[in-house]
Amino acid sequence: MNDGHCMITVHHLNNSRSQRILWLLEELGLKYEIKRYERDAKTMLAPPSLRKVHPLGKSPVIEEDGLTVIESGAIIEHLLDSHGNGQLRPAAGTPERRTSLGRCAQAAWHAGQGAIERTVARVRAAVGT
Ligand SMILES: N[C@@H](CCC(=O)N[C@@H](CS)C(=O)NCC(=O)O)C(=O)O
Repeated sequence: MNDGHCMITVHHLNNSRSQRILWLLEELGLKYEIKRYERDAKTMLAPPSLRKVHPLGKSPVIEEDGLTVIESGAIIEHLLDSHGNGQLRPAAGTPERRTSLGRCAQAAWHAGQGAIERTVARVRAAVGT
């Protein structure tokens, strides 16, 4: 249910994967509220207040009807399962879903590669190699 009584709260950190959750919520036309957190300008870490939402202190986190969900992939699964009404991905158990999972795995691999490369580049720049 997302009829205004069951509100989704997104704990959103600036410049983070939380943005993909906001995109999905918009795509699904769901009601939600955003609690904003700002990265430390020097360390780029999330503020300690995010740890009060979940001990890992990472974003995104969503809360809905007493349920706290972390990890952007798990949040996307949860939102599509609970509110997708068949939108944005093929139904479970169909050959189309199987193909799309294959594509997702491939895309995730490439995304992971990109993230690792950026991190390595930042570390190299920091240590001057
Ligand atoms: N695998 C997690 C990654 C969570 C994560 O590392 N979030 C980053 C932003 S993209 C964060 O909160 N960084 C701040 C910090 O580590 O203090 C996901 O996909 O949600």
